[in-house]
Order: sequence, then C-alpha cells, then structure tokens
Amino acid sequence: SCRAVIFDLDGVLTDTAIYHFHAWKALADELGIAFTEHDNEQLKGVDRLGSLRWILQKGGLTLSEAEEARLMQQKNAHYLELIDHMTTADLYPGVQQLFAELRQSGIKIGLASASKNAAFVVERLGIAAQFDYIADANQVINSKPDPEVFLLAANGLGVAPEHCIGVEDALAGIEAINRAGMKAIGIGDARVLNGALKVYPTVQALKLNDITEL
Ligand code: G16
Ligand code: MG
Repeated sequence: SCRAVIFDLDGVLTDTAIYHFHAWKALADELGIAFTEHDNEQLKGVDRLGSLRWILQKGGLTLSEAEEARLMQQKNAHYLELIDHMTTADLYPGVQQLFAELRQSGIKIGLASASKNAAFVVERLGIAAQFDYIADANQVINSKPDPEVFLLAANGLGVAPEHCIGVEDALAGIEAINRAGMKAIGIGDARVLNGALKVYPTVQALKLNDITEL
C-alpha cells in the first residue's frame, strides 16, 4: 500500500518550463542557435548541464568546461530574475487540496526535482513546509532518468521504494521512478508518458482515491 507520494516540481506542481524556455532562448539567440518551444519539450526534467549541451549540440558547438560553466551561470541568473516574480498564485490548481488529503490519510509527501532552484521555487509557491522531505539536484550526482533523486527522497522520508508513488510530467522522470522500484503516475499526455501506470492531464485530475487504489 502507498505510504508516500513523491512529486516532481517543474511541470507537476507549477509551470516553470516557460521561464526555463525564455532563459535558454535568450542564450541560444546570443549564440546564434535556433531554439523553439518544441525544442524545450526535450529539456523537461533534464538537468542544467544536460540542457545546455543539448542546445550546443543543436548548434554544432563544442565548448570548454569553463565556457559551459559561464553560460550556465548566465542562464541561471536570467532564470532567477524571471522566477523572482513567482507567487502562491503560480501553484497549479488542486495541489493544496491533494496535499491536505494525503496528510489526512497519513501519506507522506516528498519532492524529487532535477532543479537546483527547487527550494526557492517551493518557498515562493508557499508549500515548502508541507513536504516531509525535499530531494533536489544539489544533493545528487546522477540526473533523471537515473533513479538517484527518487531513492534519496524515499530514504529521507523513511519509506521503502515499493511503498512510494512517484508523480512526473517528463519521460525521463517516469523512467527514473520505475528504475527506483516505485509506481509511476504521469501528468500530461498518455501517448508521450510511456511506462506510467496511469496518466492524468493535470495534477488537479489526480485524486486521493487514484493514489490509494493504485
Ligand atoms: C527541472 C526542469 C528542467 C530543468 C531542470 C534544472 O526539473 O524540468 O527543464 O533544466 O529542472 O533546473 P535548474 O537549472 O533550476 O537547476 P524537474 O525535475 O523539477 O522537472
Ligand atoms: Mg518536471
């Protein structure tokens, strides 16, 4: 039975993808590389270095590690400026209610994010105190689809992976959940999120019953 639900952040609890897109797009423009919203889909759940390298490869560029570090710093500074405007209004509808129901049922709530800015974002969304444990990119070596961040979250929650459900909007995240030995719920398009046991269009459509019955 389910004893903990571990949520992804970007694309599940809030829409930061649009801010990541704007910041990467500005950088790509500067480098003379075409970068579209369609391209941005490929970067969901992918960590910062992986995302930069994807864009550089699209432009046929190979840069030194020092140059990569400088560009990542530039993109992140821009991204931080953009998310500085985030408020509790940016929390997706239905999240507060689902969290309250999970808590009432004695089910723990965890976070497993590929973002190094996860703590800042959940603070802005006003939900930081609701997590029993937060695992993010600052604590892991291997990014999704590696299961590390989900396993770290389960460990922090003190719940065995087989009693955890993971909730993800990215294919790489679904794979990470499955490799962690957890049950995977997808948020988004069922045709895209292969490997999820169930897929819901939004987190609002995901109900407590769906979790306890999975
Ligand atoms: C998120 C986003 C990715 C982003 C990554 C790293 O992952 O989906 O697009 O590249 O974080 O973000 P940062 O540059 O802030 O460290 P998740 O797992 O929360 O969906
Ligand atoms: Mg995500």
